[in-house]
Amino acid sequence: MELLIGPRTYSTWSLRGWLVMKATGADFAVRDARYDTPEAKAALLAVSPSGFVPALTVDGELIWDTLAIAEWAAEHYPQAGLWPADPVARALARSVTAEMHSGFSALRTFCGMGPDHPIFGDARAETPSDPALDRDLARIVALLRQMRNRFGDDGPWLFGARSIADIFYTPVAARIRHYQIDLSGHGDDGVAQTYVEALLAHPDFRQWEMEAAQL
Ligand SMILES: N[C@@H](CCC(=O)N[C@@H](CS)C(=O)NCC(=O)O)C(=O)O
Repeated sequence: MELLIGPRTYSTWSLRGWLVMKATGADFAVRDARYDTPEAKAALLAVSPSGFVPALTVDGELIWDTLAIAEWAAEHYPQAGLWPADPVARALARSVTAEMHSGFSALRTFCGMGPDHPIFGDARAETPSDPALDRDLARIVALLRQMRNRFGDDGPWLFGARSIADIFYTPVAARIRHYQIDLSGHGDDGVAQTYVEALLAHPDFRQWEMEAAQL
């Protein structure tokens, strides 16, 4: 198995794919790709026709898009418990994951990432301000608080054991840290901030950041 990923300092979807694969406990190889020049993008397109990372190759088949990789991993490594066992918790975990996968466009726009905004690592940026960003942040705080308060008794994660939902929100936590966003200004009573810190302290995320720092 080989996971194609983008630059570790800023490729948020690559981090999600990599964290999912790490959570399976399976052995997998990593292949680095870039897309910051026309030449690099052309080379990426030659191996990942969507033009995006991450992409996972398994037995000669390419699985592209992070959510497809996550679902494939959950199916093939059931012992890893990548989705909650309880059907209600699982449906809600899929909902918060899908909301991240297809939404929060203001967060992506105003808290961007790229070669000039390496959101993984020690760099910090000025806090942006925009009504649309405020709406995204209020929604993120509300959903994190809702799930933590309902399912979070057994540990620091959203649904008990760490799941794909937690993995999908890890780059969100990194954007919040990089852009020095004070969640208390967006409806947080400390629950969401504590959760953000738990995501950033996870050993797999720390490993990703250490590898990013060595590049
Ligand atoms: N929906 C895709 C989005 C993947 C995505 O946007 N990946 C970015 C890196 S974080 C990328 O490949 N960008 C290539 C480019 O901008 O040319 C997924 O979930 O995997």
